[in-house]
Amino acid sequence: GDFLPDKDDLGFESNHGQNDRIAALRYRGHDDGDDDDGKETGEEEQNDESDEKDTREVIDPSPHLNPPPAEPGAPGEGGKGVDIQPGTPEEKAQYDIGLKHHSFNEWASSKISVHRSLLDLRHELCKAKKYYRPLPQASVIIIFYNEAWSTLLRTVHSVLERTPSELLREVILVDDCSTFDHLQTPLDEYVSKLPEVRVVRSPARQGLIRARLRGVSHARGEVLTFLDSHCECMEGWLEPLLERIAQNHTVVPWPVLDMIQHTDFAYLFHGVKGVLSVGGVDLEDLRFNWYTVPQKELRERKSIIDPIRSPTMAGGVFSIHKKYFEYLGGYDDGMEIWGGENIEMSFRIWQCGGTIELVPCSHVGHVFRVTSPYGAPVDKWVKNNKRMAEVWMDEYRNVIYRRHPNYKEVDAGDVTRRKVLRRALHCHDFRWYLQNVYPNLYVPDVRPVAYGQIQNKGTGRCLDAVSAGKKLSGLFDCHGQRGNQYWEFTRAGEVRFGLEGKLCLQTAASSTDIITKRCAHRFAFDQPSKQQRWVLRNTTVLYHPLTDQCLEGTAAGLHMAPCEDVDRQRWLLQNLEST
Ligand code: LR7
Ligand code: MN
Repeated sequence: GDFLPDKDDLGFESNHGQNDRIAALRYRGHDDGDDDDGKETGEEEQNDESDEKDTREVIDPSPHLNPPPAEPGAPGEGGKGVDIQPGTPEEKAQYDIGLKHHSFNEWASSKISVHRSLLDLRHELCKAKKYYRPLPQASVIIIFYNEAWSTLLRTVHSVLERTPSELLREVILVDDCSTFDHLQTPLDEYVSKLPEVRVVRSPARQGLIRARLRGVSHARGEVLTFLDSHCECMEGWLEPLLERIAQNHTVVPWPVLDMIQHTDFAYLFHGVKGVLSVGGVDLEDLRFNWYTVPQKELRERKSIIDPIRSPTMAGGVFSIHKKYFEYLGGYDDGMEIWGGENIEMSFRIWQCGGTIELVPCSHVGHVFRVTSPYGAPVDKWVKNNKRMAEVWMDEYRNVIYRRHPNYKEVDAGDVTRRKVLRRALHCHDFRWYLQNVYPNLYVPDVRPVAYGQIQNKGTGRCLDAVSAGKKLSGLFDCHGQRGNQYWEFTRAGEVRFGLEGKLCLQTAASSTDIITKRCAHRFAFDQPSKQQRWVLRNTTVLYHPLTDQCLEGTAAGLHMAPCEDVDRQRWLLQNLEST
C-alpha cells in the first residue's frame, strides 16, 4: 500500500496552526531565483538571472585531470590507503602544491580511481534490511569551493554508482565561485556526459550556506540531500535516510560519518556495535563535537540498527524533506562563508518540533582535515554564531558573550526576520532544548554572581583547580589567564570550575579537605548538593553552611576553618554582580 503521507499534509505537529504554517511557508529564508527580497542583507543578489556578473578570476593550472581507472589492485581499491610516496622532484612538487591547496594529500587522491570500490562493512542487519517502496526521490546537492578534481568527482561517482537510480532525482553541483581552472570548462565538459548531474554557479563567493540555498532553488526532488565535496557514499547510504523521512517528514536524518584519512585516503569504516557517537555542541564556543550516547539510551532501541536521536548534526551530510526545509526557514541567508549554520539548524529543528536522527545503517565517508585550505574566516563564524545565539538561545547566549568578549563587537546584522520565523513556528525556548534534547550537557549559569579568578586577600594568591576528585592543596600565583583559575559563583551557590562547568568546589563535614568534584546537577540553576553549596557573605567570604566553616587561604595552603573576620578568609571575586 501507499504508506506515504499526503504530500500536502506533512504531518507537522498539531501546535503548528494552519495560519502560521502559511505564514512560515510564505516567509522567505532565501531568494528562489525570481524575486529579490533577500537584498536587505546588503549582499550580492543570489538569483541566477543573467544580470549576475561573474566576478571570478581563474588562476591555477589544473593538475590530474585524468585519474586512473578502477581496477583490482589499483591504489586505494577497497577503501585502502595509498602507500606510495612522491618520488621524483616533480612528484614532490605536485604533492606540496596539492597539500597547500587542499590541506589533504591531493597527490595520493589523484592516484585513486574516482570509481574506487569500498568494502561493504555494514552490519548484517543493514545489508538484509528491506525498504518500503516507493521512497521519495532525492536531489543531491554538493557545494564546493576550489575542491580538488579527484575528490569532487569521486564524491559524484560514489553517489551515481551507489544510489538506486529511481531514488536519485538529480545531482546538483554548486560552485561557490571557484577560481581553479579545472572547475571551469573541464568540469562542465565532464559533467555533460553524466546523467542527471548539473553545475550551478555562484557569480561571487558567498560561502557554503548561500551556496546550498542556491542549490535548493534548483532542486526538483522531494527530498534534499547535502554533501560536502570530498565524500564517498557507501552502498545503501541513501535508502535508510529516505525511509525515515517517508515515515515522518519532520525527521532530519544523517549518516554515520566515516573518516577518509587526509594523509593517505584510507576509508576507515566506523562500526556502531558498542558505542555510537551522535552530534553534540559545547556552550562555551558553540563548536560541534561528538557526543557518546549513554548506554541506557542505546539499549532502549528495539534494534541495534534503529536510528537514534542526535542533539545536533555535523552539518555537511544530511537529508531533509524539501517542504520541511522551506517550512523551517531554509538557512539563515545572513550567514556567510563557513560555520555555525549546522548548529543553528540543529537548534531550530529541535526547538520547532522536528527531530534529528543519526541512522546507523547509512554510511558516508568524509575527508577530515586538520586545517582549512581557504582559511575559514573566524570573524564570519563568530558573526554566524551570534546570529544564531540572538535568535535561538534566549538568555543562554550570555554564556558565550561572557566567555568571548569579542562577540560584543561583532555586528551580527539584522535578525528580525529570523525572530519572526521563530514566532510563526511556535518554537520551544532554548531551555526546553537543554532539558529535553540534550541529556548530560553541563549548563552554566546564564548570570553568575561572579566569574573569573578567585584571589585570596591575605596571600594575594589564587584558587587553582586540579583534576576531578583531587584535593586542592594550595594557592597559586594569579595568572589572569582563566584556564585553571577560572571559576563561576552561581546564583544557586555553586563554585563551578572552568568553562565547561562540570566540576564544583566541595567539602564534607567529615573533612577539612577541599576538592573539585562533578557538580551534583548538570543545570547550574538547580539546587546544589549540600556539600557543594556555598554562601557569599559581604561579597568576600566563602561560607559553607553544611560544615558551618569558611574557606581559608594561608601560605601553608587551603583549608576550611571556623569563620573569623580576617583577611585569610576574604576572597576577591571578579565581575561581581552589582546589587
Ligand atoms: O566559502 C566556502 N564555500 C563553499 O562552498 C567554503 C566552503 N565551501 C564548501 C567546501 O568546498 C565544502 O564542500 O563547503 C563545504 C564544507 O567546507 P569544509 O569541508 O572546508 O569544512 P568542514 O568539513 O570542516 O565543514 C563542516 O562544518 C561546516 C560548518 O559551516 C559545514 O557544516 C560543513 O558541511 C561541515 N562538514 C561536515 O559536516 C562533514 C563532516 C565533518 C564533521 C564532523
Ligand atoms: Mn568537509
